[in-house]
Formats: sequence, structure tokens, C-alpha cells
Amino acid sequence: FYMNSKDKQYTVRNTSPRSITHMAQVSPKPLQMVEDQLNQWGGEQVQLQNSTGRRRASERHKVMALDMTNRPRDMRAVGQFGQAAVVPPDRQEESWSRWSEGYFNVFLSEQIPVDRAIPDTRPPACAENLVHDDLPMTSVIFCFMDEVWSTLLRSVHSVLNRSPPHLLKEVLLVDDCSTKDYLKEKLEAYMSQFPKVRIIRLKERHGLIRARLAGAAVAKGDVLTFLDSHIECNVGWLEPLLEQVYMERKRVACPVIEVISDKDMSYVMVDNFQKGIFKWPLVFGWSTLSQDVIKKNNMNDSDPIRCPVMAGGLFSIDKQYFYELGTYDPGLDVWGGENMELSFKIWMCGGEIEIIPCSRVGHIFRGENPYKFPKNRQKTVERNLARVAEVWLDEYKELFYGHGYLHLLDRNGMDIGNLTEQIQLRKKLGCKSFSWYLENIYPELEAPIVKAEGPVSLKSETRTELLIQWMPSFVLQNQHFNYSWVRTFRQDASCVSPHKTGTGVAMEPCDNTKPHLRWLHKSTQVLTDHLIAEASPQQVCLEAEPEGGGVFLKACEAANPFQKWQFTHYYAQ
Ligand code: LR7
Ligand code: MN
Repeated sequence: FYMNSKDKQYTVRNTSPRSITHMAQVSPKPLQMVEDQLNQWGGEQVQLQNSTGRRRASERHKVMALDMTNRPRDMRAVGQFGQAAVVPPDRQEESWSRWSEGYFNVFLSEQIPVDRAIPDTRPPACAENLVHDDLPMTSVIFCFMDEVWSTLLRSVHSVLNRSPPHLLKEVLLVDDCSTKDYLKEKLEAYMSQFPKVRIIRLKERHGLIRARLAGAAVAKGDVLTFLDSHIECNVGWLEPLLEQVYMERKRVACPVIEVISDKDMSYVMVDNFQKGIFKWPLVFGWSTLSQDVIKKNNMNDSDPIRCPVMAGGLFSIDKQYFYELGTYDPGLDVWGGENMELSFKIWMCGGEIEIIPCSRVGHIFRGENPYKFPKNRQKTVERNLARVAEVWLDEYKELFYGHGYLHLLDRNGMDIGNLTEQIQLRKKLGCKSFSWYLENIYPELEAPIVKAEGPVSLKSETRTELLIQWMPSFVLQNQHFNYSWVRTFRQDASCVSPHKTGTGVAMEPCDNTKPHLRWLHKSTQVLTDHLIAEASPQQVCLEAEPEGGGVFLKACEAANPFQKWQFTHYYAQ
């Protein structure tokens, strides 16, 4: 409603993959009905999580699902009960002009009570579950950089109002060197009314990864619960997370992340049965469990869902375990990649990640970051991901680089920093291989280790003559060649290389950082079957002499049958 086509700045991009494909609108209910439901949450005995972990059940008991929202509620308040708020016609200009303060509707957010009620979106079975009466206490850690005042407050209120006091040790607000005056001047005064809230100011901008580490370093709770600074915790959100961590200390528990609309601030329920996954090159996404899987495992909508990776922002982890794992790689800057790093580390080093459907937290998904990156955003994220790939992906890092990051391999001007400590940590922890992870934790991922392989022959050859016959001078072990993701054409550790001078080819030790070892194959429209020496100034292709005389490099010709090659197996284009 406030989209202004004249002004690009306010164009609303829908960046949350969930809000496009996996979102179900909360069914609109008449106000009175919602209020009745809310009245129930206040006093109802809600039982949580009857789990069967390794720890012996001591006493499990019923707990209240807290909702300490001010009563009596202002039924008419804007956005009350998580409903959509509307900008009055005479305030539209104002609301547009404030969009870029947070890249969501900052104007509306300010109108909404900081402790509004939201609909209880938990699956019904959650209310039947039990939790132990000796759950550990958690520190809740928010780190923020120039967060909008009203959303920061609403985040904190939702934690204070919906967490059982005996489980909430403290709320840590880690200010990652914000520039906004209201955050510098008013925050202490406002938060001083809440004894559990502590503010930590970083002297320089570190980014969310090291800001979280600064929070963790001073946290007093036995469990760390990290949250983004523009969220709303739903009723009963905390108990099931702590229950899971308590039952198995190497289990990392994530809430279901619901959507707070950036446009109208409504609280939107998401579909059930979704897990966190990644696609190449390490891009986070959601995937809905198939009906087959749900049936085969006899799953209910309240059962924990094992996730190959976590979204990153919202999770509970045993504090000691977090440190045993070596926390995050502190060499990761500002934003991005740390969710991949921690996820691989957890799974490969003996832990597990689950989404707990009985725990639900809304998050404002935004089209843009409302803060600047000290360096360039793209370069920061790439560098972080390259660190993760180098430490955790083993031979699969070629898939990461091959999906658009080949320039990182050349290392021209890109310093990804020292990785010795991270590599040593992985050794020390005795972590499993990435291929183990793929096989056991994320078998659905398509991850062929090479693009093509097998004996290579001329495409037109009816006699299935093999490349090896044209390369008699090479000491080749066998007839098997690989065409790799980083576009090397290789046999074991030897790569086919164009001679620096002349028209011959030779074998030389593979080195992924050397662009002259790259060949294009199946990636151009016209010369699709050719093997094009990528770094050659003129376009030259591998060509066979008729009658098995040898191979050499020659100017590429689209129709030349002696330049058209095929591998026996292709796995990807
Ligand atoms: O320099 C910074 N310093 C900070 O303190 C940059 C950010 N931050 C804070 C920021 O104020 C916010 O509270 O860090 C938090 C996350 O930043 P956002 O909200 O700008 O990013 P996001 O929601 O797009 O981030 C998702 O991916 C990040 C990758 O590094 C982190 O893992 C975020 O925690 C993560 N958020 C979620 O998982 C919520 C659900 C999103 C999804 C999917
Ligand atoms: Mn966020």
C-alpha cells in the first residue's frame, strides 16, 4: 500500500524464500475470539515436550505458557494480536520516507505496542507436552547494529514477557558499535527498569559473529540463546528449546522462524515440516519434508526436525558445548557464512541440529541490510564462505568454487586470512569428513564430485578411440579422466596443461589456483563439445590428429569433428 513506484528506494523486495513459497496466512479471526484464546494462554496449564533423550527423566512437569503482555490489553492498538497494521492515508508520505531506517515499515512498527500479543501458532500437541523441572537457565543474546528502536524494544519485551523467569538468567544486548543517537543515549535508561537486561558496548564494529562471541564471553547462563534484534518470541518459545538441549547437550535447538511482515508488521505463520538446507555455492534455504518422509517416520507436526544447516540467527546451545566446539571461527567478518560454519562443525563433530516446532519466533525479513559493510558486502560474504569451504568441505570445496567463485581461487587481491587454527581445531575435535556429512546428514544434496569423468573419446569416433591413444607420450595410469568443477581436465593429481609455448599439451601437477589449467567444456553455446584452453589469448581447442597421431592445440572450429570430445559419464553441465 505504500509502494511508491516513483522512488526506487521504497520498492519492496520480498526476499524471504518462505514468504513466497512456504507461507500460510494466519487465518483472520474475529478480535473477540483471539482475546478469548489469549486469556487462556495466561492461565492455562500447558505441558511441554515429552522427550526421550539420553538423559534419565527426573521430574517432568507442567509449565505455564507465559504471556505477560499488559492487561487489560488495548484491543484497538495498532497491530494488536499480530494483525496487519494500516498506514492512514495522510501518513503515507511519512511512512515511505522512513522505510530505509530499517528496510521495513518503521513508521508502523512505532505505532504498535512494544508488548503486543501475537497468535499462538504452535501445533496443538505442544500443549500436551511436559518439560523437566530442572531445566538449565539461559542467557539470551541479542547483538545489533543500528537496530530500529521500536523493534529492538519489542524483541526484548517478547523475551521478558514470554520466558519463565526461572529459566531466563539474563538478556544481553551487544551493541556492535551503533551510530544512532537513540541507541547511544536512551538504551541504558530504558533498560534499567529490567534488572535482567545488560548492555555490552563494543568499541569497534566487529560484525554479528564476533559481537555474539563478545556476548557469549560474559554470559552467565548454562545455555546460550542467540536471537536477531527484530523478532517476537511466541508463547512457550523457550521451554522446548531448553528441554532439547538439556536432554542432549550436543543438540542445538532452533525455533520455527515465522514471518513478521516488513510491510504491515503482521505476524504470519509458516508451513510445518520445513528444514534448513543449503544449495551450492553454500546458499541457505528451506526445504519441505516430503510426504513420504513424514509417513515413513510417522512424524507429527510437533516432532523435532533434523536440519542439515540452521538459518543462523535463532538457536539455543549448551554454553560449554559451544566452547568445546571452538565457537565460531572468529575470522569471519560482519555477516554471512557463520551459520554454515557452525552447522558443519556441529554435525561433523558429533552434535546435531533440530528445529523444534513447539518453539516459535517471528522475524522481520528485510530486503536490504540497514547498516553498511565496512568493506564491500559481496566481498565480505565471499571471503567468509571461502574460509568455511577451505576448512570444512574437503574435496567438495571444488563444488563451492565451481558454482561462481572461481575468482576466489586465483587469490588475486583476495586475502581470506589465516586458517591454521581452524584446521587444527577440526583435527583436535576428531571431526568426520564432509563426505560423511553428505551421506548421513544431507543425502538429498546433489553433489557429484566432478562434472564429468571416465575414458574420453572423440565424439564422432565410431571405433570408440580413446584420448589415451592420442597421448602416447604421456605416462598415464589408466584411461580415466575427470573434468572437475574448477574446470581442470585431470587424471588423479595430474592436469592436462597447454604448453606455454607452441601447440602441444602436457601433464603437470594440478593446482586449482592456476587459471591456465582450466578448460571450458559444455559451457559455451557454439563450441559445446570442445575442450577450450581457457587462459589462451586466442580461443584454442584440443584437437586430435586423424588416425591417432597425437593431440595439439588449434584455433577452435565449431564444426571440426576432431575437436569434439566426450567423457563417458556426465553429472552436471
Ligand atoms: O555488523 C553487524 N552487526 C550486527 O550486530 C551486522 C548485523 N548485526 C546484527 C543485526 O542487527 C541483527 O540483529 O546481527 C543480526 C543479524 O543481521 P540481519 O538481521 O541484518 O541479517 P539476516 O536476518 O539477513 O541474517 C541471517 O543471516 C545472518 C548471516 O550472517 C545471521 O545468521 C542472522 O542471524 C540470520 N538471521 C536469521 O537466521 C533469521 C531468519 C533469517 C533466515 C533465513
Ligand atoms: Mn534478521
